[in-house]
Amino acid sequence: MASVMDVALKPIERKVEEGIPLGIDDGLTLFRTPDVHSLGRMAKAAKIRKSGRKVFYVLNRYINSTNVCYAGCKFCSFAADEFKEKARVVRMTADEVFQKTLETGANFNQLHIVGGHDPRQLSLDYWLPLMRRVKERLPHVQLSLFTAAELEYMCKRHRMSFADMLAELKAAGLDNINGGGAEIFADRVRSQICPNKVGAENWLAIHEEAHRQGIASNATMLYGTIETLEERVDHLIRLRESQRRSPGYNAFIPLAFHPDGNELNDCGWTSGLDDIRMFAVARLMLDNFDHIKAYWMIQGLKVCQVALEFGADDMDGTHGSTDEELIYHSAGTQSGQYVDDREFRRLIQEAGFEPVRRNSTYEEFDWDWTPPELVPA
Ligand code: V47
Repeated sequence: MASVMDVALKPIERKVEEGIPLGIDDGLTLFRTPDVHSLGRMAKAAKIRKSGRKVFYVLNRYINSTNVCYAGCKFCSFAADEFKEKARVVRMTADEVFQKTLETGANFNQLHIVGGHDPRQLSLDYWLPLMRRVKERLPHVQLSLFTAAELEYMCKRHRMSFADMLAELKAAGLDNINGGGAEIFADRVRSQICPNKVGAENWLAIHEEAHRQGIASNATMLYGTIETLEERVDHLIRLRESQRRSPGYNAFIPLAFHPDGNELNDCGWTSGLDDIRMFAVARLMLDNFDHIKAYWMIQGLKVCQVALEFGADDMDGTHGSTDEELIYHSAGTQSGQYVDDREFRRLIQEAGFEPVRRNSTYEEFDWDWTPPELVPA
């Protein structure tokens, strides 16, 4: 039987096949089509053209080094007020972060750290020596640190330009900037959900400057709060244009809103269908991004496995033997803290794809790769 396709998708499919970037109306049509099967088929075809049957994962360590934060974002359940919520405060010393990194062992390829707008921790005096120490002991471990929101805060505190700050961090070993802080770029949304945090213009400027200096980065979008579909599509187009101006984004990660314990709880949870559509639309709109990440901790492993049929090609990482993830665990995720890399490989293979171990910048490794001889303590 011939497959039936929503006729509104046909011209979009043609554009995608001819390499013509999609516009706002195309994005809206993709979000609204009732024909999710054709949407998935188009997104999967676009993914296969980029990376064949490969699906990526990383052996990594994940740490939220501080939850002290003065930004006051309405969607956040993670932030703690250092004076009013003393019992909830997590604020690791540089030694603690270093020890936690070492306790992961040596066989991992990425250290992923995100924190809050914490005046004691967002300082070059804290980070530069710590980064150098990690690089000295574990030179093969890539440093995926900060979001543009944290970097802007640190620039303000030190009265430094983005370029000077990034040059110091690069010299100390920064490989990649995490994709958070992007939320939704539209001012209407930002002014309501994160009025005290980096604006869209500076978020993009920081990533673009990082790329010029040879630091890679990721990009995210927080969806499922008060944004419209137009604002989601606008966000994706701004990212695509940013990638064109200053290439260096590796992955785009849709962040499904988690409502527990924050001021936007009345927005509720995103649906499975919304999540799946989000991956497919992102894959089709972001024609100049190589990777669309379905992050198991955010979407759950089950949705992530299905997302592979909808254009996703990455599941993120193991997290090490960690209990440090707080952003999503404070906001109601049911995902655990750790996934065995065998489990990634099993789920990826079961879905008909080829599991590939990577680092932050998507260099590929055999699954049983082990680091070269380590620098002695
Ligand atoms: O910017 C906070 C999000 C981000 C909630 O680069 C929430 O691979 C949903 O940087 N519901 C920070 N999202 C995390 C981040 C990140 C996440 C995943 C992958 C990567 C990457 C980076 O977490 C924030 C915000 O958008 N966030 N609270 C919440 N309740």
